[in-house]
Amino acid sequence: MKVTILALVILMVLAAGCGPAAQETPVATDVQIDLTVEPAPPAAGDATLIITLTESDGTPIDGATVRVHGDMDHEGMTPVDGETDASTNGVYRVPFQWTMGGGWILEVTAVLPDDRGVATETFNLFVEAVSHGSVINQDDEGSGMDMDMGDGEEGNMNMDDSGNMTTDSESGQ
Ligand SMILES: [Cu+2]
Repeated sequence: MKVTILALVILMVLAAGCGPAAQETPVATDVQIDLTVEPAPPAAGDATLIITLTESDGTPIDGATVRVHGDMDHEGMTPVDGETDASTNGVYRVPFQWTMGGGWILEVTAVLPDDRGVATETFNLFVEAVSHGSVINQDDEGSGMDMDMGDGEEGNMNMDDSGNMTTDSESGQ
């Protein structure tokens, strides 16, 4: 009886060891992934990630599913995900939201057609705390105050606002 149980345990360990290898997805290294963002330069708020997939010879790749996982470079933020399978000439537009200004890390995963596996790329971006078109900057122009668009103190104020959002998301988890 003990021998039977031991044999079962060994079988289970072997089976577990084989599992991940069998499910491994092939990674295509000959696919180029390019990223541009709208609006540019990126600023906190709604955005569109424009991802272009091309073969090494420049041929655009349609028919893929493109997923984006966005994380900030500090603790306590809720990641932002986006996905699309619609494209034109290899260009995929993924609706996205920069939930805070600062450093972002975007992991782009393209599930390629014809069972070619996936292609991945990581992008690091800096997102402005507030866009030049925001209400605050418009107020500055209207009031005639001596603050230009690149004013550091205005930027810090807005980063503090976003910091409060961070605290909210932490307590919500
Ligand atoms: Cu953040």
